[in-house]
Amino acid sequence: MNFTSLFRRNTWKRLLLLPAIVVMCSFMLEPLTHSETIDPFAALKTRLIKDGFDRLPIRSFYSRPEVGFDKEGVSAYFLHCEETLDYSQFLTRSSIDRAIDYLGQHQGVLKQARSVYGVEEEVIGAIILVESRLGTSIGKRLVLNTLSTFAVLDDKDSRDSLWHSYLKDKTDRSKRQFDSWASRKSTWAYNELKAYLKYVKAEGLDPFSMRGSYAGALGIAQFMPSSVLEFARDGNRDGRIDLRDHDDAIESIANYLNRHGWGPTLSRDKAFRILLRYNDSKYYAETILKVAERLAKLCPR
Ligand SMILES: [Ca+2]
Repeated sequence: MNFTSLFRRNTWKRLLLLPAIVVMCSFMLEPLTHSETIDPFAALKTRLIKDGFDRLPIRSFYSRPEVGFDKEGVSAYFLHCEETLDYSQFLTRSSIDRAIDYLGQHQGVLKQARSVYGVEEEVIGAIILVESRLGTSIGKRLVLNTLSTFAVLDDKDSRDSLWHSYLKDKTDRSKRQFDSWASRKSTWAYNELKAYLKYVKAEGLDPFSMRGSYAGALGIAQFMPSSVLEFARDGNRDGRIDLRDHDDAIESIANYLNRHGWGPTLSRDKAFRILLRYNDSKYYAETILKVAERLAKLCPR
């Protein structure tokens, strides 16, 4: 029996079937809904699919209720001035004491990291203290939203909206400077977004399970996703790289520094330059070295 004959014989059934047919057709044709026409990530989804990511997961991720254009996060990054961060907070006696406790709690994996990678315990401890306050502050923003928002800042309308609604009254910098910054960040963020999607797929993680900094840095070690793919290690040998785990973070930091040239007989100047690769701030690198030196003095091996 075909639909035509069915309709002729059963008017009441036709009324019941029509909505079902409309729904079936809507799934087959996948028309754009109103929300999709104003979706800030519509072009981004198309780009990711074009670049080889599977269509269904991408569409599924970006239809989740957690998805959003993170204006506050991007604004915080633009307005953030590294020089104004109070690095002296990490050199207080209470911070150093907490770092000493941390070295004691994780001495096994830290010793192993020094043995394998040639990176001293106190250097790793100093980095974890500064990056995430010993793992207690790893960021609150959804990494997928952060990187997706930055990635679409190549779009003039997105930049203009952000500038006029959040930034122009809070900065001395010009719109031209913001456009230049946003354009660079867009290219950077798209590559980091691709790395992030590869990472969560490889590790079987929900892409919305990971929160990070307003720059999209992940976990206790605050690695960007591209660094996770290249340098992160499974320190606790549970078969999964997860930088929210201390053992994984410790071995990953050791591997990162080792791969950038860290070794047992390193000069202070060379150490400083390697730390700039981890975080491109001279204040940061100097603080790491000072904390590590203080830890080494107070907590000799
Ligand atoms: Ca692990």
